[in-house]
Amino acid sequence: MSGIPLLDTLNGRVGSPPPVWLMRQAGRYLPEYKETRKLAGGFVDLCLNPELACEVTMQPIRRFGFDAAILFSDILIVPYGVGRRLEFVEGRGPVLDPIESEAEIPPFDADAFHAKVGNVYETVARLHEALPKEVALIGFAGSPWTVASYMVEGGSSRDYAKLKGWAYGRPEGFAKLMDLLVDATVAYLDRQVAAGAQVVKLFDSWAGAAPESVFRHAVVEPTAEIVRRLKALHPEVKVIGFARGAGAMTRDYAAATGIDALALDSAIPLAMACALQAELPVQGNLDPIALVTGGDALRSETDRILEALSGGPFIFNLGHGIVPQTPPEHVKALLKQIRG
Ligand code: 1CP
Repeated sequence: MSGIPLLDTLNGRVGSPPPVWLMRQAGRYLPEYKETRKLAGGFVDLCLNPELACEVTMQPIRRFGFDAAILFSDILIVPYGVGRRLEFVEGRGPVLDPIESEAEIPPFDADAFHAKVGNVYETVARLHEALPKEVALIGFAGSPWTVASYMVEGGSSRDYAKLKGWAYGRPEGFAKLMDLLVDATVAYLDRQVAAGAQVVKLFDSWAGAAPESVFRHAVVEPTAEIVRRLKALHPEVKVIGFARGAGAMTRDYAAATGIDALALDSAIPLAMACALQAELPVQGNLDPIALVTGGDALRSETDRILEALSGGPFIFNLGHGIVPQTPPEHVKALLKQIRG
């Protein structure tokens, strides 16, 4: 036992109560986040300010005592690091200059990348110093498919038509973009782990947009390559994979990528979650809207999950990120229920 409950679970231990943290546990539902955000300028400035990014990472740890802290940054810092323009527009979300042609995809330049995003590693180093030793530190990156969606669509998308158009119709350009993102992600996570992250999470939030044939080469294979290369550099690092919306293809993702634990979205039935838990530790999967609703609904949804998954290695979490309208006192009630 390491004295760090989340790491013990990732090593296969069955703990009671299970360790708990919440996706997007820092952010706009917390008044103290909104105050710090005002000091930063834009959202990208906040992600690249080690003092303020460390502060907002620590806020939910101080308020709630979660078992893990997740680095405050964003998956779109990787496109920014490879030279794409990135802006977060209030009420609209991320805006990037969409990649229109293969000629716009450069080979990976590690020095230029680290020069642009190096402050993130400084944030990780500060967190490593600041966190209580029993709290695990999670670094992260978006997975290539999900990050590519923002790079070719120019922001969030409803139908991923451009992304899929590349995957089906421009295989060489698509492969070049995936290769760039695999290289950048390995370099980025390597430095996060070197700075003190014990666990990394790969967010493939739009994995569910990939049909079966695309899923193999755009979700499973790039993820497997990242895990293989990262573990060659850092054999001790633990990787949590999240292929949101992958449904029945989640099994292939869990079995073929080399991840250490599987984060589940709220649409995965608990019977399937249990079956997957026989293969590897699982994390999830409370509906973020149950946390907004609170009361009896939150209690019964939480009980269902605890009953189904507490018999194996399990990390309690949401099935997707906390939404801004979540009352912080519902988070407190959830922790009380889990920890007794
Ligand atoms: O104004 C604000 O404060 C911006 C809101 C916000 C925050 C708090 C964004 C914009 N990003 C973040 C932080 C963030 N993003 C974290 C660290 C916070 C924590 O977990 O405590 C993490 C891990 C992310 C990861 C992220 N960003 C994902 C993957 C996880 C998921 O929720 O699916 C994705 C898809 C993004 C893109 C993104 N960032 C922000 C927006 C508005 C979006 C677009 C989402 C969309 O396309 O629907």
